[in-house]
Amino acid sequence: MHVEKYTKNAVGHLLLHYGRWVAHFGNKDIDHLRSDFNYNLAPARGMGDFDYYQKRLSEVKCQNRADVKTLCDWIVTLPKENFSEEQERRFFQTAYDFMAKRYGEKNVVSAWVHKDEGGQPHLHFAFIPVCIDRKKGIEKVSAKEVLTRTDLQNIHPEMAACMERVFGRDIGILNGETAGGNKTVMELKAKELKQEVASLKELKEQSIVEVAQSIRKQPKLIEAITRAIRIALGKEKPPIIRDREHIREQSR
Ligand SMILES: [Mn+2]
Repeated sequence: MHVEKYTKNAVGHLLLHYGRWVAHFGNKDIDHLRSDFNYNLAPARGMGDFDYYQKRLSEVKCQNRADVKTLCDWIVTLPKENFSEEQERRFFQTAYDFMAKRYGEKNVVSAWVHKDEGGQPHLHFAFIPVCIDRKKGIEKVSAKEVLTRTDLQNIHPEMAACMERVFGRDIGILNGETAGGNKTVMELKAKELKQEVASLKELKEQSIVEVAQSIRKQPKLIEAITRAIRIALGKEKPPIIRDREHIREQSR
């Protein structure tokens, strides 16, 4: 199991992805014929996931900054055992109950079990990190104060113990990022962009000669710069999430 944190502008796309409300999210490993086997463990609220996210967010204090993490996603992967359908259900329901109690069911936005991706079935426990502001005594959004180091250290053994109570034995909860990975293309893309920006930042202080040397060392850099200039001039649209899929399809 591992956790990812997202800012407001990523949430819309993510929630569409979790619920498979978009046909072509940029994830190559989705077998859409199996998407009907996915299920959501979060309670039905009579509204869309994004609407509920916005509603709950409006009830709590949240800093109005683009970099505030407003959604967290615990990914819990089914251990590689010969679980029956019923045992699998019990595993994910147990994981859901455990997480809902820990982070508050009101804060759960969705809890989809994905059975249509390569690798093991897994749960996306997506929630708004809400805690009580110690000074003001009101609810506020703070991923830092919810996912503390202590919480991150304790959650794995506590979940394992919880499963042991339910299954009567240690079923081997996987820690960290599981084999095969459940990283979405969006996450990979974000990482790539971060690296490109870092490369550009390095150039800032350099003379033309030094820039030329940097480019020679990193031929890919010139592509990034050219593209950044085109985007800055409005000649090219900023990258969208599906970019990678298009590139992949073209190269086939
Ligand atoms: Mn998934």
